[in-house]
Amino acid sequence: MVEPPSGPLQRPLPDGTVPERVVVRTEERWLAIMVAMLVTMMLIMVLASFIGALHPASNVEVIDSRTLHLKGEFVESNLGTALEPDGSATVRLIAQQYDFVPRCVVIPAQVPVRFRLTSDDVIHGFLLPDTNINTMVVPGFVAEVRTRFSRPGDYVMPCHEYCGLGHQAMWARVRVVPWEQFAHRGLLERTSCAAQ
Ligand SMILES: [Cu+2]
Repeated sequence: MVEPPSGPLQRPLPDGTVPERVVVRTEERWLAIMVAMLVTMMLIMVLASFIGALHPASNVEVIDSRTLHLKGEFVESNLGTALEPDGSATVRLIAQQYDFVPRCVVIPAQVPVRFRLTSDDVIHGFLLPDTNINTMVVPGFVAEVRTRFSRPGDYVMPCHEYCGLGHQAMWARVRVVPWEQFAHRGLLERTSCAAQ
């Protein structure tokens, strides 16, 4: 007659318990799959950087951040909201420590709006809650995002990329007004509402 094993490790496993060797084998397989995925993703990133395909996701458009205020699209007189011949609006903003310039922009409702942003110092983030707008603003690049505001109202735009000690105070405003109200504004009142 065979003696039943005395130690707990020698006793047969209860029904339904997966044996240890099966558990170990399964875990090793999943570990190998995970490592293979990581290596593949790393390889893709390295490869992409070598062939120059890594860019900010929003828009691949370069700009010289040292001369923003001196020439080109982002000179001060060209910032804010501008109307295009096709009736759409283009909003140009500079993000800098620790402000958006201009601090407040007026935008007509119900028309296509194109935001073009750039930074003259570090990386900032631009977010309009309750809209599809959410982009990083990287120095040396122009970020472009498009949307349409269906109704008038004030939207706050926080910087959501940590940019330094004053980051938490980096907020600005988008004021969406009915089209007729926008059309009656003077040129300066159209480009910025910071003083109002
Ligand atoms: Cu910030």
